[in-house]
Amino acid sequence: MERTLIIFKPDAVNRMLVGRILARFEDKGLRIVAMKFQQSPREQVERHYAVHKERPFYGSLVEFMTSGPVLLAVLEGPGAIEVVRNLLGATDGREAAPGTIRGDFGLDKQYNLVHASDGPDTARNEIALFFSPEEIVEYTRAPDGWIVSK
Ligand code: FUP
Repeated sequence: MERTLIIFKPDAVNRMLVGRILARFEDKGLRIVAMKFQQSPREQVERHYAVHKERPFYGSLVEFMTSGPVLLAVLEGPGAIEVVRNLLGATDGREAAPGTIRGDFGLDKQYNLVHASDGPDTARNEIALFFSPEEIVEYTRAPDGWIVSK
């Protein structure tokens, strides 16, 4: 089982797409193990996007990510990191394949609706940045045995 951090960005919240996008993750069989709705503090967003600090879009990205509330979630499932990246599609909605979340709902590179961790180390660090260990809930669901075979 793998875990990945998801952020429903301010554009997803303001466009009232959170429920529809979350449904795609649930439809896939991924398990929600943590969730939090918040107005992110600037310092937390700056740490989250620290790898992009020198990029020209960094300032604008931090502004956008603090411009309104976000929904944070941790999703769990086999290969969850890559599975979620594939569900999202390419970074720029104009290039994202139809059928993907960004391909179906977006037309922009910055306003691209959802963030998802891009690898196991990033996922671990990002989950720790936004959630304390006590906020992660371990449980099983009745249909789990019909989603992943033994
Ligand atoms: P992704 O992993 O698909 O979220 O995309 P990146 O890690 O490449 O970029 C992180 C965020 O920076 C993206 F979600 C959107 C933003 N970005 C821009 O605003 N402009 C760019 O030219 C590239 C990325």
